[in-house]
Amino acid sequence: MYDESVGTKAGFVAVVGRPNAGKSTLLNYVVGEKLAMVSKKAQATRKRMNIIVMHENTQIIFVDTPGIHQKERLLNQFMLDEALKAMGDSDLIVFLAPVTDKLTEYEKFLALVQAKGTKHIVVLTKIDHVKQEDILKKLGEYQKYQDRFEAIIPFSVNKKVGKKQLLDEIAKHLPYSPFLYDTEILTTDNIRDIYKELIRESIFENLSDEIPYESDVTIERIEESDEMDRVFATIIVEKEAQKGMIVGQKGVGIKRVGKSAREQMELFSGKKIFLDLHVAVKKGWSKNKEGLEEFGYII
Ligand SMILES: Nc1nc2c(ncn2[C@@H]2O[C@H](COP(=O)(O)OP(=O)(O)OP(=O)(O)O)[C@@H](O)[C@H]2O)c(=O)[nH]1
Ligand SMILES: [Mg+2]
Repeated sequence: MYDESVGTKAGFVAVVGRPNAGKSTLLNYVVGEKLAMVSKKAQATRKRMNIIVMHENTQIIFVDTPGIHQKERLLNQFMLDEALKAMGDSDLIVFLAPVTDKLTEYEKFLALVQAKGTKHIVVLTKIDHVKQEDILKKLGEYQKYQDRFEAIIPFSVNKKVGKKQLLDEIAKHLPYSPFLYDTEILTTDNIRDIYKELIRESIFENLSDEIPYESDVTIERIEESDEMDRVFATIIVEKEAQKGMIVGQKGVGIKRVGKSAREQMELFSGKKIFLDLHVAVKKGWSKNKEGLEEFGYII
């Protein structure tokens, strides 16, 4: 048995909410590093990612998840499953909703957590978008469910509001435990996963229409040295026409994607990056089980 008098706590905290609620942005801000990909476009995050924050004597292992939404496509079913698994495996859940959202998403979430009964905290995100009186009004609306949540916390990454309150509140609800990971590490993802996500982020940022949703990235290999990482990666698309759209006239499209990905990768690693980026077509990869499994989305 763990001796509680040691006083350390640790636990898993699933961060959930609809696509674009601000989950990945909040976690990058809380950990103080750009680890998770973020986009103006919804459905950016596809897989769970652990982000580890030390807060006083507590080790909080946050699990970033894909936004909860339902769609026919197999990839979206995988994404929903990722969120559900993270909730099922957690000691505590943090539910995020933009302050401007109606309570319907929250009510759907309540129905989901009902069975398991895991405790949760509500975080109202993006409060910099509205006036103080609108925040108070929304807090009032949530009071209807005050016996369901442990706390409700207004949050803004842009205005740096809510971080300490959130971490303090989470620590209250986690169990006494030895630390579960080395206190120095910030994520259990490896450099390969992070580079992959940074390239995906660049695709979300630089390309429009269906391309962000029908593409993925594989890192073929990385040659690491002290000053420079050489990264060989392929963007996979569903259709031949999409390949042309990414490459663009005289290759300007893929150059743009590569440049902003490379800049982010350099920021992350603190090294020079040489990025060798190609595009390949894999017909319908996101629509069948085998195609998804090849990219690590195992259903
Ligand atoms: N103004 C403002 N914008 C924010 C804030 N937090 C997040 N955003 C923006 O909201 C958008 C979505 O953020 P993400 O962190 O990618 O959202 P997510 O919940 O992880 O989305 P999925 O991965 O698609 O489920 C981005 O454009 C962010 O810059 C905030 O506190 N204030
Ligand atoms: Mg995300």
